[in-house]
Amino acid sequence: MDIPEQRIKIAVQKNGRLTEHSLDLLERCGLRFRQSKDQLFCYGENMPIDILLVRDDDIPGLVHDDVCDLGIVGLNVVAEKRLELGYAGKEALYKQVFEVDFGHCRLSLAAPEGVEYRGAEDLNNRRIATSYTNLLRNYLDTQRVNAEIVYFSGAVEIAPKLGKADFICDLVSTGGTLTANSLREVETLLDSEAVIIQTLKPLAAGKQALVDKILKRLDGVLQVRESKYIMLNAPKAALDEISALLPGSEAPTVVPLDGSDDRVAVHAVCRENVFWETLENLKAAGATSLLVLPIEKMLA
Ligand code: PRT
Ligand code: ZN
Repeated sequence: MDIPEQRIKIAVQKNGRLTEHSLDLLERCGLRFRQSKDQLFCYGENMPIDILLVRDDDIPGLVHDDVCDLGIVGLNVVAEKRLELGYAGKEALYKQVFEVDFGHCRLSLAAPEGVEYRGAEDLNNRRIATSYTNLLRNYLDTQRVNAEIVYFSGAVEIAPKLGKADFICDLVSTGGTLTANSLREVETLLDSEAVIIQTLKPLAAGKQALVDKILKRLDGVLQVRESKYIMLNAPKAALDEISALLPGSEAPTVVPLDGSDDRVAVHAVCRENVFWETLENLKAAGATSLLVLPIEKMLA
């Protein structure tokens, strides 16, 4: 049986935009888990890896404090916490290891319709409502702007209507919330998506090996999302041109074709999506019998 300390803990958002994607990602790494009755914990059944289900804002802190070894959380939250620690004279004890390609959004400044905005200097001596006080403070400092930051824990978009702020700084994804509140986006402070963070604390050898293993699997899962396996037949003479057309592929495998001296079979892993245009260009370069297949698993 595992000693509890030898188990890895991964912090995941309990209930929100990142929850389903995060659990799905871990499942695709082969982790099977059982949720506790209080729904705060998932026990890893086939690996010594457990999942702590928490508020997203707590995730960087849990990894920083070494309660969890890994966390999946928005870059916006990670960057905000890093700055909060920095302003308190502390260093964040976690590092960002991967972007995981979900939870895309941006932290933007928005102005009410009819309020003029020509550049950051128009923020001088104005009030800006936000939940991201540290990211905003950092932005204002780099722009050498002196504005008042008004903290809102939620519903930031209503601050101008309430007369509490002149501008807002909040996450935007489709822009629908801004439009519904007669606000327009004027500046992007940060482009964000969910990321995996890892503790900087040295781990016991067994635990480190397990963290490395799960990170390798995560990397594999993330790579196969976009990757495709492409097979085609090509004239030997056009091999260089055809190789150059294969999107994001390393050196392709070239296999002789039975009964043909001038044609070969080409197999390649393309780490980007393969579009119809690419296939048409490959065909124009002399490729025939083109096949594009999805990849189930990949381990570098
Ligand atoms: O309870 P807990 O604290 O865990 O959840 P939460 O309410 O703080 O977070 P949640 O689930 O709303 O968001 C989790 C993470 O998802 C965020 O930290 C971002 O990294 C990411 N994300 C991606 C978003 C959005 N898109 C998003 N659109 N987070 C919030 N929004 C909100 C935004 O604040 C605004 O109110 O959606 C509204 C704008 O959306 P659009 O589509 O109208 O522009
Ligand atoms: Zn939150």
